[in-house]
Amino acid sequence: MSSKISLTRYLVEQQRIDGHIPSELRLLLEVVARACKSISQAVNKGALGGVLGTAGSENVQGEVQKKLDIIANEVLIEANEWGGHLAAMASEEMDSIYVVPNRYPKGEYLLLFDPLDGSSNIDVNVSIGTIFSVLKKGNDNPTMVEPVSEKDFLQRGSQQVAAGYCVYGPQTTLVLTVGDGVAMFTLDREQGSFVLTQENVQIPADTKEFAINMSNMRHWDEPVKRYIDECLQGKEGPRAKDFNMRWVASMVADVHRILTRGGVFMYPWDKREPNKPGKLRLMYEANPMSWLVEQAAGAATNGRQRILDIQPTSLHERVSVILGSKNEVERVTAYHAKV
Ligand code: P6P
Repeated sequence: MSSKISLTRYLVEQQRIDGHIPSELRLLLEVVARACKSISQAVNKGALGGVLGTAGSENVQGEVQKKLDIIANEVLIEANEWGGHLAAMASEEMDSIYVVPNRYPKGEYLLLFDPLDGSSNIDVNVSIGTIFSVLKKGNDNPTMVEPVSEKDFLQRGSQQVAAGYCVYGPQTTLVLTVGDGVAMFTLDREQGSFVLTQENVQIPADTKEFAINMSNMRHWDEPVKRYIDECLQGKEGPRAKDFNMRWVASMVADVHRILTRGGVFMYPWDKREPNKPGKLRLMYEANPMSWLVEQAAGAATNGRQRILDIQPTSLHERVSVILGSKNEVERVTAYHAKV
């Protein structure tokens, strides 16, 4: 029987053999994975755990928080604050950053997360997930021990040292990159450990499947309308092939499908809130997903530039997202360049 490679062994080998990651980062990722296991348990209980429904509060985005949003956020904070790997954390569910309390040792990493993405799907038993991103606390003057602040988080996505998500679906699967390709680990509930089930994930450069919320069509910009219209024309149109559509309304589920079989995911700017660049958040949704997609030979832009090159100006800023099969993303981006 082929020996199962656990997440622990994969990370030790990334540290020892490939020298890709220091032990501090390896240990941090192990803690995040354990937190995802706990979240998976809470999600799987559903109504039996009294965790469905709303919490009666709103997050910084003005969105109604689900009970599980808050539970997942608390699990990640409590799991990560004492380990000594982090200086601070940032979450979709918290207005400002969470500085590691002085009673614990502080480390050199910053952890950002959307604790439970796709919350609108929780109560209807559709896949949801946790998205996370790891940055290093830049310290251009090591002798100066400055207190960590929001500005330490405002780094381009290209500065990430680790990124991933855990999808809570028919399987609980952790998907991770530390800059050496993308690996997928499925939770073996009998052993209680994540087991390597796919390595060196590759997104096909071409696809016949797009993911977008079609109900927003009348609000889209012309380049997006043109791209989707051409897909809908199928074999008779300029693309000379028929397309299929998927929209789970859970970014983690849609991106997991694209990493698994290709496709293009789009949440573009639209006229409903013209002053916002998009719906999805740059720091803890678009950046981690874009790095994963690029590490799997895909592409990710905001229609005009590579998402990982965007210089953030605020922690919760939003961005237009077009990511997935490289040739499709390049086509949509080229259509934007023509206007
Ligand atoms: P809509 C979930 O709330 C989320 O942030 C993403 O996971 C998902 O892709 C998107 O919003 C769905 O948005 O407008 O289709 O409900």
